[in-house]
Amino acid sequence: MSFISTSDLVKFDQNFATDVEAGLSLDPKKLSSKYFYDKKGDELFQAIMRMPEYYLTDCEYSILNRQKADILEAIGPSGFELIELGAGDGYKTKVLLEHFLSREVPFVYRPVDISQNVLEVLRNDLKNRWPDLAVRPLKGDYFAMLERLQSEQGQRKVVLFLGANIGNYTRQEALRFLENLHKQLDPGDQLLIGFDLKKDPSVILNAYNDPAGITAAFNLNLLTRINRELGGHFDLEEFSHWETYQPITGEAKSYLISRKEQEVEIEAIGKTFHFGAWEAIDVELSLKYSPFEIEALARAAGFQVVEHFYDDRSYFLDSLWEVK
Ligand code: AVJ
Repeated sequence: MSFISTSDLVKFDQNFATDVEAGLSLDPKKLSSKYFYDKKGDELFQAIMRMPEYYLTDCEYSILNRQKADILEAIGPSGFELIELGAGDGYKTKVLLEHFLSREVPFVYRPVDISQNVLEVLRNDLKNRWPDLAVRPLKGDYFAMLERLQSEQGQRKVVLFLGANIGNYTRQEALRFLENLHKQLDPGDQLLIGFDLKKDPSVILNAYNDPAGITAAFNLNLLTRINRELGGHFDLEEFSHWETYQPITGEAKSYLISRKEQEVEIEAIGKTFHFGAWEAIDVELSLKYSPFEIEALARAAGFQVVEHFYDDRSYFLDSLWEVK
């Protein structure tokens, strides 16, 4: 008998390889932030959410915690399926779950995530905490989930899309995503969606440019992941994190900058990529909105705004929309 440890099994994820090859062949070069979240990336993102500079998580937590009764009132007392896109560890959602349970609202919680592991941990945690809560996880990406939703004609749906995850989309992508979501929903269904708002540019910049370098490590981890999973040869010392915020468009953007002219081989792709001195790779967009832009987006996607829920400083907005 022979034993092969999993670390000996070289398994290249073909989608990842294809996306990296396409992105590094563009001018300017671009890599998708959706690949930030491997095990190390999840840990670094948890650390980001605990940083004082990263106000987003605290703001949204306080919105849900302080206004949970008003949110439930706006959702209404009749039963619903609570579908959460990108559930993660459910840290913020638990505030709502606890409140809905205490008010004896009939609902089923349906967390959607691409990670089976995340869903299992969450389901066990919820089982221990609230044995009576009905949890029916959905594993898959948002689009696969949207299709599955349409084929299941159940009760009224309330969709949660929290955490300003919409900010990773361009305006055009966000509109397409919301139009697509709207198509899968029926009149009376609702969406509670979190947006990070335009604010003092220095506050935004600091959230993505922390002095401890946690955000830099989070972004550079993408190159580590390419090295490990695709046989890349990136020297992390030769790339730096750079952040910009553009107050008119609301774009916070992260780049990885090549500190010198260099060639980087990626074995799974069978190619070497050239980087000029100080050439930038576009790695993340975190788009900030004004309330006016959010209302226009809701209408353009076919939704009606029911109510806005702000934190004390108006840094963040959880907006409740309904399908007409
Ligand atoms: C999880 C997409 C909302 O863009 O603010 C945090 C990810 N990137 N710091 C964001 C992130 C750098 C985050 N989202």
